Amino acid sequence: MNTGKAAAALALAALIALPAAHPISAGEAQAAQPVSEMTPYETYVDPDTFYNGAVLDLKTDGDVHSWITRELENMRYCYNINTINVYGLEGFDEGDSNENKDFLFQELARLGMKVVVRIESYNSATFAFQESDLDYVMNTYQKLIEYVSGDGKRQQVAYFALNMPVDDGNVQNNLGGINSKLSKERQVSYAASFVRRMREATQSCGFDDAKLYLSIFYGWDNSYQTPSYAPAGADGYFINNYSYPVDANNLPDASASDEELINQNRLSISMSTYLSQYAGMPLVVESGFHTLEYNDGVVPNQTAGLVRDKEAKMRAMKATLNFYQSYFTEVKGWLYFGYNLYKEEGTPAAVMDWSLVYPTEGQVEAENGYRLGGAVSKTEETAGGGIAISMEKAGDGLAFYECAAINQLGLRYRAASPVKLGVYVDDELKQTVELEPTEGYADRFLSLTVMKGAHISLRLEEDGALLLDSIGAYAQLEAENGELSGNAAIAPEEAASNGAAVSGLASENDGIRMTGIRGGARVKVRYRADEDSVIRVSVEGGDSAEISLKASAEYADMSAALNVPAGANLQVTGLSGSAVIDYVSLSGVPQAGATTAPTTPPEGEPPGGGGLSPILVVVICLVVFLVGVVVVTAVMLKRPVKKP
Ligand SMILES: [Ca+2]
Ligand SMILES: [Ca+2]
Repeated sequence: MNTGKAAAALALAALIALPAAHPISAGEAQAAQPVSEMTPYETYVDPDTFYNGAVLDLKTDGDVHSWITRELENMRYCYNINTINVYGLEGFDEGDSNENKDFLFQELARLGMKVVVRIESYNSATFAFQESDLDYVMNTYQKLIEYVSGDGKRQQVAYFALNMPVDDGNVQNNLGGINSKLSKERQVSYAASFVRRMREATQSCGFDDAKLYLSIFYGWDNSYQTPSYAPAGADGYFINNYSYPVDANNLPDASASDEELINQNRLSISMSTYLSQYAGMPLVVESGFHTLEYNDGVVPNQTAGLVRDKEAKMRAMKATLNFYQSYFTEVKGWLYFGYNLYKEEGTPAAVMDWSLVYPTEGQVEAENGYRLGGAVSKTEETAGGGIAISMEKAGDGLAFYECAAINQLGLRYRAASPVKLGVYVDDELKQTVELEPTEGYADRFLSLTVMKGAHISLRLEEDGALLLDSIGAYAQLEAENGELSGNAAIAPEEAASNGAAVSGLASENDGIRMTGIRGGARVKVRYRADEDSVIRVSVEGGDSAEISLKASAEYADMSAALNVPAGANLQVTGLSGSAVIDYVSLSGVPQAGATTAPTTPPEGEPPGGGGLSPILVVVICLVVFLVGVVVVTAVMLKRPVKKP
């Protein structure tokens, strides 16, 4: 399976919706950022002692410099990553430009981080581990080798990763099978030539002590009789060694032992073979984890690195690092796959969450955000997680990356006097919110439309005193976030969105009020009801719609046409029955000044009815575009990489 081309394509997939980012100064990113739980690396170490590595999927659209600064600082300070592994560095700039690379190396140097330079591509159709195959490889990378070997650049190079493409079916065919006598002989002689020519190329550029690491691969089932490349005199090696679950249909949960979580026995097989060939030689491991949870419990046919859920993933990452560091002094680093990578793989295709960075979705503690300016964490007994973020000066704030598509933002905060908070999406000010003084922590909900993948930042617009406990990123207008009246009450419900719904809507006195919401031409209500019920949804000072809700034990959807101007207040009241309302969502574009006659849709409208919202249309277009990008990239790039 080819990850190299995917890396290039996915840089777009993951990040295309992330244009301009505000440059964060070194001072802003300084100390005391909390380390994410979703990292293998609990402590930061100097890259010369151990490569705390991860794949950074390069992004080439939008403000690349700001993106570089933001991601490297996030990797360095929130994930303890000291080394980045990048695919396609040779294509990071267009033509002869070095602008992006220059800035990348400048930032790596500023942060004391290193980069692995991959010598990866080869001509798959004809490649047969012959000396002549190296002409293509060396020609392809000559410019990059010259660039990274230059003074001021080579200081940030961890090592050159030299690809031995033994897992490529074409290559195997060209040699009469992977375990053929010819294959074994050629691998050894090619490795020697590869190392020799790379030494010549780097030394001629003044990089006298470049480290050259050869890839080692013993097959996904350890069935390859890969010969020792020791005669080539490489400085070290790197190996793909993924954890495969013992039973993909019965994955252990986070409480399982380390050994079971990472299928340690299996990892040990490759390691034993390595030690039999290269005892004492430096080794870097490449592997990653993705979750069944992310694919809603559907087992993908790509099971390398598959674990049950995020909890299990957090534990598996730490267990993996511990395994290698405890038992193998040879292991000098781990390149986790990958820091920001969501990758489509397998048949049928499923997107896999290799990433360490998860979307901002649902309730997120403020202390997990990225602090801006002089924002600091503060111990607060009454705050969620016992911590809130304190902001006092204009510009102090928090940023949340990789946002899910949302329509509502919640803020749980405390303030002694009014505070002006700017709400930014991709660094564009969307609204300035006046937060009222509160007694203790209070919730405020804003209508805010955010595209998937964008980043939100919240900053004080003026000096003040704000304690932010958590934010909520909601795809819908959750009923339980509204102002409740009469007998309306929040009911915790596992099956409901955001884990709660509102019950008690039996009469006109019982209501849910949602303020300042996004506009639309159609409302959809998600509900359940023990009996046939009727509710009214009305726009304050505008139209209203009576909606009949058929009895349904499961949560179901019902929608109705209703013109809702942007920023309107919406009131949901009971008329009869006993509906439990989970959330309301809006779609379509409101008509200025138009009047909508109250309507009720035909009975039996299927759940999820209501047509495509503009956001959904945009998302679909984006997906279609990205599929195109992936296909085009796959055709254009022939950069196979070992990966499951
Ligand atoms: Ca908190
Ligand atoms: Ca809800």
